[in-house]
Amino acid sequence: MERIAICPGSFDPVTNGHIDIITRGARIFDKLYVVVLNNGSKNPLFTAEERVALIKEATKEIPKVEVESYSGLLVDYAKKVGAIANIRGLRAVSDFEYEMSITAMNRVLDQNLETFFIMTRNQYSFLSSSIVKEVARHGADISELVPEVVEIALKRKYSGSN
Ligand code: COD
Repeated sequence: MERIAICPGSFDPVTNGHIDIITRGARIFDKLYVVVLNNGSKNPLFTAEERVALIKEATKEIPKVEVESYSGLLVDYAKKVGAIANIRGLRAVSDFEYEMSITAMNRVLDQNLETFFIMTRNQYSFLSSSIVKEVARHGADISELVPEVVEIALKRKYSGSN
């Protein structure tokens, strides 16, 4: 039986921290679906289609990875693709409370989906999509923080040429 996992997020936009979690998650499972979902408390800069396209380009060399978006509940998407596991990344203690609450809610909604946490690499422990957008908006060099395709897309967004 294929062991399928999902790696859900807002990915607005995908960073090297996300790519690291996706790469490491894909090594453990037979297939990893990276899914762009809607986080009700965030107002995205990129459309879902743009985010999917950026992740697809940035993960094209990683085997076993599929990328798509979904507009419903995480647990329903997991059922749809036959996933047994939900992969999340953890940075600092500050992530923990939020992750605890969404994991608990997902468990209420689906008792069979197991959530796994992958600890960030040291060099990405401070990295978030919000920080990247903040510094990119002011023209800072973000080439070490995001895939090249994301760097280009952010430059376009903030120069107003898109
Ligand atoms: N290093 C390691 N991990 C990282 C890093 C980094 N530098 N940066 C981010 N991550 C991890 C995050 O901890 C997270 O696990 C994952 O990468 C994605 O991060 P984000 O910020 O892009 O995504 P979130 O946290 O906004 O995603 C939230 C969801 C969209 C998954 C959630 O809102 C959701 O499930 N929405 C669908 C509706 C639903 O089912 N709701 C019920 C559950 S509350």
